[in-house]
Order: sequence, then structure tokens, then C-alpha cells
Amino acid sequence: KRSAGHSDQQFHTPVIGRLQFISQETEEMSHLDSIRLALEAGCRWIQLRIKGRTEEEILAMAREAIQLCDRFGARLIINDHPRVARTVQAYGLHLGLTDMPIPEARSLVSRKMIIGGTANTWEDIQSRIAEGADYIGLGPFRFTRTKQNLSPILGTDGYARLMQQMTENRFQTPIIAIGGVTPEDIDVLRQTGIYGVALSSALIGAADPKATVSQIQQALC
Ligand code: TZP
Ligand code: MG
Repeated sequence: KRSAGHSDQQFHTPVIGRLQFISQETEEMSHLDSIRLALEAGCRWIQLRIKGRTEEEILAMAREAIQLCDRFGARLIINDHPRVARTVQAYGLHLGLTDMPIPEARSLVSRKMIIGGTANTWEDIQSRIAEGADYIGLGPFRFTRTKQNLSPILGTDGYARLMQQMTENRFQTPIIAIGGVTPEDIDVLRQTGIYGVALSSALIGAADPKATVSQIQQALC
């Protein structure tokens, strides 16, 4: 029985996936094509990440993305746009360091929506946790063309150092490694204590996307 004075939120334990696919547009593929590829390969945790379009355009694509994800029983995260996430009733919202602050976004979306935040440094990690992020996308692991204006590369040593600091401070927010991650990186990354990974190119460019997803999922559980 729930005791008086406690909000529902305290009793709501969000599910955070360990493998998040980040949508991408290439010459051959639209964002939705990339999501379809990831879903068909077995990925059940998708982020719609669209840059350089209007909110209306992104909303239209988000409506299609959520239908597609529903069909596969997958969870959709919307990057950058709280209103779009609210309108399509996405499972989550992901906010970067220059986006709306997490507490402000919380007041715009449903109480049960999960909100992830980006971090590149220990200072970012601390402020994301203080802001109440449900998970942290920490990167970049290595160089990638997928993101513009990339922050300094962390490499394995960077994750090892930051995860050590997480432990010392008893911080438990799940850390998702991002940026140029490939299936071969999962084992070393896991040894640093990260919770999961977010990737795009490694799946889009995979010869056998299904095998790639199962390989990654096995390495992560
Ligand atoms: N943030 C840091 S790197 C990145 C984002 C959104 C892109 C990750 O894509 P890829 O293709 O797996 O490097
Ligand atoms: Mg952003």
C-alpha cells in the first residue's frame, strides 16, 4: 500500500535499456529506415535524433517512429524536443548540455517519462545527477562523424576514471557509453562499470545487423 505523502514517481522504477539505437540519416537511408533496420535487427530501445529540421517536421517523423516502435514492442526516446515527446507519448526524452534543463522539461512531460541527459566530463555527470536524469549518455568514446562539434574523446581510460568516481561518490545513475562504439568495444567498456551503450553507425554499417545486435546484447547482460 502506498503511504500518504509519497508521489507516484517514487514508486515508479523506469526500465532503462542497455542497447540504445540512435537514428541517423544517410544518402541511402531515412531516419525511419534506420529505425526499421534497428528494430528488425532486434533492438528494442530507439532514439529519434533529428537535427536541422523544424519541430513540425520532427513531430511528423516522431508519429511514424512511435507507430513503428509500437509494432515491435520497442521503446522510443525523442532527442531534444520535450513537446514532441509529450505529443507522441514517447517513453523517454534525451537532452543535451545545451538543451532545456531537465527540471524544466520534467514540468512539460508526463511524470512517468524518463529523461536522459548528456555528459562529457565529471562536472557534467554531477550536474546531470543533481538535475535528476534517469540515465546519462556519456561520451564520446571515440571519434565519430555522426555528431557535429564533438567533445574531447574519453577512450577506455576516460570511462574507467569517471566510473571510478561514480563508485567513490556512490552514484547509481545508469551510464550509457556513446560515440563510435562497435560490438568489439563492449567487453572493455563493460569492465569499466558502464550500464549500456548507445550507437548508430556500427549497426547501420553492419554486414549482419541481427547478429550484431545479439552479439552486443549478450555482451551487455
Ligand atoms: N553523441 C555523442 S556521439 C553521438 C552522439 C549522439 C553519435 C553516436 O553515433 P555513432 O554512429 O555510434 O558514433
Ligand atoms: Mg540535444
